[in-house]
This record gives sequence, structure tokens and C-alpha cells, in this order.
Amino acid sequence: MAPARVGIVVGSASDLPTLQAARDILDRFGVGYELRVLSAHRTPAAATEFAETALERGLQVVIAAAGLAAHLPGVLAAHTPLPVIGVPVASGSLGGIDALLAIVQMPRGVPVATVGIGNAGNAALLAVQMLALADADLRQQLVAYRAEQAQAVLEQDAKQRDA
Ligand code: RP5
Repeated sequence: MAPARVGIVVGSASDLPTLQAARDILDRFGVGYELRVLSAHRTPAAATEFAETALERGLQVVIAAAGLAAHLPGVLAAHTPLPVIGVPVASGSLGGIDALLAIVQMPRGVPVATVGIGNAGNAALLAVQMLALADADLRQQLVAYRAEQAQAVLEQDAKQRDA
């Protein structure tokens, strides 16, 4: 397994299914990651310790996912200079709008990059793009990934035109 360059942190084990898309993307690009269940509310000391040691342990980006009053991404961002990408999880009666607003509305000075509700795949792609700034192999893989996406859309378009 490749050394972990990305930290994936979820606020609860119930968030894990939402994060599968991120794991799939990182696996596809051969990017090693560590996966943790840490809560800003239930295990605040462990969450803080994770963030404070993330850089020295070799992590370069953190993806943090949580639902409801989703403070986890912001709390991690407060304790590390690494970029943090927040994934709002749809959990509870508000369908993830609560988590989206909690994650995206960071105060000035401590940003969290925020993807759409449940869009863990985009969080992983953004993490790969950050790593690719200093990794030519990842850059090449990203070019190939985009070309594949374009090809898939062109094929769908051709199918519709021929129907
Ligand atoms: C949040 O509360 C977690 O991130 C999860 O999305 C939500 C519900 O957690 P559980 O009650 O399922 O553990 O902190």
C-alpha cells in the first residue's frame, strides 16, 4: 500500500458509505490514505491530536466528512496548516443542508474547501489535483481521467443522436 498522503476523517461510522466514492478515486489514482473516525463533539481531543500531527506524519491534504452540526472539518482546519476539504453528509431531517452551511461558512482566516452534499468523489479529485501540483505522474493520470470522462459523454451524445 502506498504511504498515506491523504487523511480521510469521518465524524461517525454512519458516514462511511458516503465516503466510499472518495476511497475509490484515491485507489484509482494510487494515492495512499488513512481513514479515521473522529468526532469534533464526541472525541474532540483525538480529533485535535490527529490534526496537530497530520503534517509530521506525512499527510498533505485532509478530507473531512460530517453531518448535522458538522464542525469536524473546521475544527481540523483550526489545528493544521494542511488544506482541508469538507464533505457535507446528508444525515437527519435537513438532508445535509445543515452540514453544508456549517462547513462552508468558515470564519475569515481558516478556510475549508467545501464540495456538494455527499460529493465525496469530488473531494478526492480535488485532493488529487492538489497533490498533482508537485507530482507529474498524478498530473498525467488526471489528464487521462478527464479524457475518459469526455469520451463517455461523447458516446452518450452519439447514442441519443442515433436513437
Ligand atoms: C455527525 O452526526 C456525524 O458526522 C454523522 O453524520 C451524524 C450522525 O452520527 P451518528 O449518530 O450516526 O453517529 O456528527
